[in-house]
This record gives sequence, structure tokens and C-alpha cells, in this order.
Amino acid sequence: APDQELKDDLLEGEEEHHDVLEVREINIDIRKIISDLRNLDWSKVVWRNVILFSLLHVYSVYGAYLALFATQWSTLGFSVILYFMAALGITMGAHRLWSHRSFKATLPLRMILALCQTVAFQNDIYEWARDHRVHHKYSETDADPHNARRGFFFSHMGWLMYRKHPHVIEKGSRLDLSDLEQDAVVMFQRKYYVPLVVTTCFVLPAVIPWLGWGEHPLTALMVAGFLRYTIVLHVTWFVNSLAHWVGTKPFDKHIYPSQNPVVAYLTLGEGWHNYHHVFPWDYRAAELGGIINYNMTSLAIKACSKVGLAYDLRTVSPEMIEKRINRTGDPNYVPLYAKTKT
Ligand code: ST9
Ligand code: ZN
Ligand code: ZN
Repeated sequence: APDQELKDDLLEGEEEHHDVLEVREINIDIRKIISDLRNLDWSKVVWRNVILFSLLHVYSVYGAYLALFATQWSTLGFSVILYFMAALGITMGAHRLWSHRSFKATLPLRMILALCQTVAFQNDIYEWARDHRVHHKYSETDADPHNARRGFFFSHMGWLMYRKHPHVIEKGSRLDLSDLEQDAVVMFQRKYYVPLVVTTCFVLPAVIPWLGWGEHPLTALMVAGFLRYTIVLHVTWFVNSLAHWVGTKPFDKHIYPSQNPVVAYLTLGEGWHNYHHVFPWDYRAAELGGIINYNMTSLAIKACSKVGLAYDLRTVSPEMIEKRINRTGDPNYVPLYAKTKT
């Protein structure tokens, strides 16, 4: 029955919007992979990145082995702390603050978030936010840096090993980024990005466990450095791949982004991607903040606003959400806040 429902849903959408809505499946079709590889423009592959990502994954597999069999508990705990720091630097900092301006942050909070965002090593805040704004404005077109129409792998990590489509740069350069240019924290981090990222993502994660509790520095580098970095990367990339492919679409059924609880869980609340693309200025990036939506990022923003570090948190009214559900989404969907009220 759920399959039939899904089919009906898709057919219904297809009649009205056959240009946008397609049935997408993640299936491993060897013949398609071979033909895709044949059609690939190899001159656009950035081999330096292919090699670096390959090495990173080799080191991370070794890191996983060490984590299981040869790492001190303190180092594992330290790696988990770094995971949460990097994750919040991305979700709360690069994403909800700097890309979407869904709340305002005082200077001390911006400094902390910039430090955390550097630990994540996902390009400097300016570049991250520029790519993300162009992704929202031109989703699933050539101007989207990780256009999901180009396949699961491309939207996951392939785009980071391939020259950008000229439309990305063309449309991206027309964006208004003056708010980022006026933010001294963002511009400082951009100016000194390379030394900052090497220090915070790799050097300190190796040195702190070594001097702090006598861990072997190479073990610490493999686990708290490379393995932790790789996990945060894949989890982040899942938002662009999985959450643009798999999940329900209660708010707008004509777009790719979907509600994906697994991704939400892993990303501290960033998997409610159908909602987020419809209402990108909502600081919760979901109908609800807090534990119920695995939305640790919202909790963190709220906690910061309680102590005066964050302010002007923006949300969307229930009426507006309901209107949108009826206009473009699934009218049978019962919003979460309505469920929790009763
Ligand atoms: C990484 C980023 O992993 C991941 C981002 C994921 C986003 C996810 C969003 C989901 C929502 C939030 C959820 C978060 C969940 C987190 C959970 C955590 C637990 N506009 O780039 P170049 C111009 S990074 C305007 O070299 P190529 C610009 O003038 C990983 N202009 O293009 C630029 O010069 P500059 C680590 C633009 O040659 C010039 O073009 N980093 C734009 O085609 C050339 O740019 C890496 O691996 C734009 N959008 O190369 C590095 N873009 O900037 C990977 C460019 O100096 N990147 N321009 O003014 C590269 O090596 C290259 O960019 C390339 C393309 C090979 C991909
Ligand atoms: Zn998206
Ligand atoms: Zn976003």
C-alpha cells in the first residue's frame, strides 16, 4: 500500500509538473556507471583533489582500525568533541548564520563559530556561504554547484573534484555578498585560511592528545584528525545527496529536497531539507527545534539567545506553513506543531 500511495503521489505530480518531478531511484546500474564514465569530460577532473580525497580515505580507514584497537578512550572522547565543534561550526555558523542570516550573533559568538567552522575544513566561510546561496537560488540547475540532477555521486562529493560549471561562477558573482564582506571575522578567516585550517583541523588534533594524555601523535592525527574530518565531511555531503534524493515532500512536492530523518539525526537537525528549501530563513531549518526533530543546532542557537550571544531569531508562522502545504505540498500532511499541541 505505501508503494501504491507513493506511485499515486508521483503520478499526480507528474501530470501537473512533469518537467520537474521525476521518479528517482538509487540503484547501482553498472552499465549506466560505465556510460557515465565514458561521457565524462576528463579534462575537467581536478586530479589533485582526487588524489587528496583518496589519501584522506586511506588514512581514515587506518584511523578507524586504530580507533577500534589502539586508541585511548580520552582520544576517542576528544574526537567526539571535535565532531560536535566542527558540526556546529557548519550548521549553526556557515549555514544558519552566515549563509541564511536566520539569526544575528555577537562578536564573541561569531569568533567561536568561525573557529569551529575552521576545524571542519569545508572551505572558508565566505566561499561556503557563496556556494550555498547559489545552491538555494538555482537548485538543480547548472548554476547549482552540487546539482543533484547530475547524479548521487556528483552531488555528494564528485563536485569537489570537477571544474565548476561556468553558470555557477556567473550566477554566483551576481549575488550580494556585502554582508559577508563587512564581517571582519569572516574576512579574517578567509585571509589566513590555510594556516588556520592546517592548525585547527590537523596539527592541534594530533598535538593535544599527545601532550595532554600521552597518546601517540600519529594515532591522534589519524583518529581525531583524518577519521573525524572524513566522517563530518560525508555527513555534511549527505544533505546534498541523500536529502536531495530520498524522503517525503510535505511542503513542496515539486522540488528535490526532502525530509530525511536519518540525515537530520546525523547532522544535528539539517535533514528537514524540504522545509528548509521552502523557508530558508527559519533559524530552526525545520518545523520545530529541539530534541523532537533531532535539532541540536536549534537548541544551541536558542541557548545562545538566552545568554545574549544570539538575537533576532527568525521563524515562520504556522499559518504561513499551512498555506504553503496546501498550495504546493501534501494537503494531508499534519504539521508537527499541530500534533504536539494535542
Ligand atoms: C566541502 C564543502 O566539503 C561542503 C559543502 C557542503 C554544503 C552542504 C549544504 C547543506 C546544508 C547544510 C547542512 C550542514 C550539515 C553539516 C553537518 C555536520 C556534521 N560564486 O572554486 P574554483 C569563482 S569542502 C561566484 O577554483 P574551479 C571565484 O572567482 C572540502 N564565484 O573553480 C573563484 O575565485 P575566488 C574541502 C565563484 O576551478 C573562481 O571562480 N575543500 C563561485 O572550477 C575559481 O573557483 C576542498 O576539497 C561561486 N559560487 O574548481 C576544495 N565559485 O574564490 C574543493 C567559484 O578566489 N574545491 N567562483 O574568488 C576546489 O578544489 C575547487 O573549488 C573545485 C572547482 C575543483 C571544486
Ligand atoms: Zn539543498
Ligand atoms: Zn541552506
